[in-house]
Order: sequence, then structure tokens, then C-alpha cells
Amino acid sequence: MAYEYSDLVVEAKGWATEVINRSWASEAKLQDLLHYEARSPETLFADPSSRPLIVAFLGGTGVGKSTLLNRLAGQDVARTGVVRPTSKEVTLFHHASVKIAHLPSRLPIDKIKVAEHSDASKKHIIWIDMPDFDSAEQSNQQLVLEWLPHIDVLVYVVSPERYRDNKAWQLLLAEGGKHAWIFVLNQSDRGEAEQYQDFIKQLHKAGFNDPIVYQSCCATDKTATQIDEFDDLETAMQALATENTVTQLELRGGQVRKAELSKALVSALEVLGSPASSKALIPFWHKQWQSFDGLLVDAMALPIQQLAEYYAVHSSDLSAKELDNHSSHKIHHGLWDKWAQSRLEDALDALIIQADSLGLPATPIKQAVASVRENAQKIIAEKTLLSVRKALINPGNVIQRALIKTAFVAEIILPMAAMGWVGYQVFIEFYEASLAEIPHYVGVDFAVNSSMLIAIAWLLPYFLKKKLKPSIEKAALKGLRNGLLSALQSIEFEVVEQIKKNTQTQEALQQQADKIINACQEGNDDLLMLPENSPLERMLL
Ligand SMILES: Nc1nc2c(ncn2[C@@H]2O[C@H](COP(=O)(O)OP(=O)(O)O)[C@@H](O)[C@H]2O)c(=O)[nH]1
Ligand SMILES: [Mg+2]
Repeated sequence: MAYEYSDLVVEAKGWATEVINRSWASEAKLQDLLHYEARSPETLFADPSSRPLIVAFLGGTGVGKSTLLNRLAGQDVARTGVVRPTSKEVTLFHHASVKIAHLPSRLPIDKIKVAEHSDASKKHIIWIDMPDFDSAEQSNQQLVLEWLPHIDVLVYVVSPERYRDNKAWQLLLAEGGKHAWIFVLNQSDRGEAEQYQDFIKQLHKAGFNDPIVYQSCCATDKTATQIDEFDDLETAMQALATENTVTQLELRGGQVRKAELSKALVSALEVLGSPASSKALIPFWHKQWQSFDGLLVDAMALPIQQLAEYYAVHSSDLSAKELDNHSSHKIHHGLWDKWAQSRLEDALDALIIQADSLGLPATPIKQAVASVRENAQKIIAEKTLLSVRKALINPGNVIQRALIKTAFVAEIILPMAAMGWVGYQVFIEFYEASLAEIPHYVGVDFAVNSSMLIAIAWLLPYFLKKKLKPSIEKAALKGLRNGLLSALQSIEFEVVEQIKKNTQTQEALQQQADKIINACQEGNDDLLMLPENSPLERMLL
């Protein structure tokens, strides 16, 4: 299915707006696309299927455009003048039955003059007299440019002395493909045959192989010898004003406009840069990070050590909640200082500069990593805090903890066992003594030895427990280190994630534009072929 040109322009503008909203390009960069011309001759009419051919006279000041229109009308509908500048308005000459539904929106109504006729044989053409394009008045040029998209056939009028007129010529070259062209060398009474030949040569250069050029003379005092092909011009235009020609011109105009739109989109796509370059930012970032990471871990060794000492001193006299608040506060200021933040910013800035040098717009990546910039301190604080809390709840390793438990039990059981054994020995001794003839008691040796036994049974697990108890400082240090490493890792990872997300957006925007470009090219492969040397073929670039 072929897409409507005006719909494609709407889509292209929507795409440009999205690119700008997502900060992938500035408004200035996509200016052309944002204000892209969506109008065409058919958009003037409520029912484009049965519309007249729109023919306009275009050319420099005083070449005779208005005179030609008046001659067609058989009356003075357009102002003509000897004194420059002349016409400042657009004059429309058409059949009374023709209704223009949508006048160009940016055109002031007082700049349009309408003359109607009731000649049914001229019903199929709207004739338009344009203001002088080369006039000093900027508003005249503007008026011509506003009307141009609505014109099917441009009758480019020149005079013998002004046929090399630069401004109008440039317009012809720029607008060439979008319209059909007919040329009139007016004021033939003032010209030479060489000028006519030279004019045709110029047209060849502009790309017209076999241009249709009429010579006309509108002088009131013209003689029979002067060339005047005005009637031929009128007849030719009447012959062209068929539904078939209008359809062919619309088709052809649509194709040319779509091809131009697709070109505009292709060049606008450059603002996005290539997704391959976006992906290349990931290895760059990893490399950048390696040196940053090492530097930071070294630099933070001292503040971490100090914080661990702080934990060792304060862990016993602070409740868990107080410890959290206090330490989180402390970590914020102690661990991630201005120096660390500015090193991180350096690394992120290097990433943005790299993006720029790879031809990528800097703003999206800048915005993507902005949250990392802001949250680095928080991430470091939270991760180290969590990790140190875990470490302090369960200090030491598994073996250490198992041995401590054993020592704890042994501290109770061993002295009790020793006391039990001593008690038993005392009892046995007492019992044996009661049976003996001469009663005797346990000696001093026994008393000393058993006391020592009890003391050792108690002291041994006590010291073991003391020795095995892991130091709070060591545990805190380990927790802080682990927390720092994991925080740094998550910062590195977050940046990679942001680069990936950015690349996805870029690819999505590119695909969106590609879709419109493809739609523009659809059905355009076989450009409308016209029979060779047919009038229409001769009129098109
Ligand atoms: N000698 C001569 N004068 C012409 C011819 N056509 C127009 N003029 C005069 O040239 C002047 C400018 O014509 P006009 O139609 O206003 O030019 P426009 O600015 O292109 O609309 C007027 O005085 C016309 O009478 C022509 O074929 N021969
Ligand atoms: Mg005029």
C-alpha cells in the first residue's frame, strides 16, 4: 500500500519531536524536518478527486505576468504596472463553480485577489498570477514560497533582457522536480532571436531536454511580424487540463516529495550517531573504571581503617539503632568524600567526551549517568553499612564460632567435672577413713592439687574463649571492605546498564525513522513513466 505523502510528513515530524524530547538532538538541528512542507496542490480542495489544474505565472518584476493573465481573462483582473514594484498580491482567476476549501493557512486573505469567470470551457484550470519573486519586498518572496506547494504547472515568464535573472532561476533549480514547467519568453517585440536560443540553452543546462518554450508579445502596438504564440500557450494548457494529467502530476509530485522526505530523514538520522559507537562505550567504560577502581580502593584504605576502629570502640555502648544512624552518618562523610566524588565525575566526564568523539550526541548519555553521579555517595554508604552490620552480627568464621561455643560449654562443664571428681575423692577418703582404726584426712597435697585442678579446668576454657573471640575491629574492617567493593561494582554495573538502555533508545529511534523512510520509498521504485516527447514529459525535470 502506498502511503499518503501528508501522513508521512506528519510521522516524520512526530519522529523529530520525539528525538528532541528525548534530548537526542536540539530543536535547531531538526528545524527542517519540524517545519517540513506537507502541502500539495490537492490539499487545497475538499474533494481532490475532481479538481482543476493549478497553473501559475512566475518570474521577475515587469516581465509581463500580470499582463498575460489579463490577456487570458480578457479583462484587467490583475494589476499591471510600469513602475516597480508592482503586484504585491496573488491573483486567482477561475470558474465560478471552483471552490477552494483550504486556503494556505499562513496567507493573509488581503493578499489574495479572486476573479471569477463563467466560461465553462475554461473550467478545468485555476490561473494564478504570482507577485514578483525578485522584488525587493521580502513579503512578496514569502508569498510566492507559501503558494508554491499548491501549484501543478509553473509558467516561468521571462523577458529578453531578464531571462538570466538569478533569483527566479535558483528557485527553478530548487523546486524543479516538484512541478511541471512551461516557459514563456514575453516581450518578443523587444528581443532578438539569439536571446531565445540562449534561453533554451540555459534550460538544457538546468536539466530540461526538450523544454516547451513559447514566445509572446503583449504590446498594444504590436505588428503582424512579431512572434506571438499566446494562443498556442492557452490551447496547450487547455489540452493539459484533464483528469488524467492531474492524476499523473499528483502521482509524480507525490513520488518526488516522498523521495525528498526520505532524503531529509536519512540526513536527520545522522544526529543519532551509530548504535555500534554506543556499544563501544561499554569496553571503554570498563577500562576507565579499572584505573579508577584501584585508585579509590587504595585511597579509602585509611578512612575504612578509622571507621573500623570507631566500631571497635563504640559497638558495646551503642544500641543497634543508634549504631545504624550514627555510623551511616559517619560513613557518608568519612568514606565518600569530595575527592572520591570528583574522581568519579572525572571518569564519567571521560565517558561523555568519548561519546562525543564517537559522533554520539552527548546529552542522552550525560542524562543517563546523572543518577549515578548523584547517588554514588548513597550507594557506598548503604552498601558498606549493610555489610558491616552483617559482619558484626556474626563475627569470625565458622570454625572460630564452633570453637567458641565449645569453650563456652567447657567453661561450665570442666570446672564442675573437676569439682565433682574432687568431691568424690574427698568422700571416698572420708569413707575409707571411717572404716580404718586410725582416722585420717586428705592431705595438704591433695588439697593443693585438687584446687589447682579446678582452677585449670575453669581457666583453660576461659582463656580459650578469650583468645578465640574475634576482634570487632577486624570484623568491621572486613565488612567495610566487602561493602566498598560491592558498592563500587554496582556503580560500575549501573553505568553499563545506562549505556545499554541508551543504545536501545537509539536503536528504537533509528528503526522508527527507517520505517518512515521505507514507507517513502514504497512504490517509488518504478517512477511514473511518461511517453517520450509527450507534453507532460517535456515539462518535467
Ligand atoms: N513591449 C512590451 N511590453 C509589455 C509586454 N508585456 C507586458 N508589457 C508591459 O510591461 C510592463 C510590466 O508588465 P506586468 O504585467 O505588470 O509585469 P509583471 O510584473 O510580470 O506582472 C507593463 O507596462 C506592460 O504593459 C510585451 O509583450 N511587450
Ligand atoms: Mg504583476
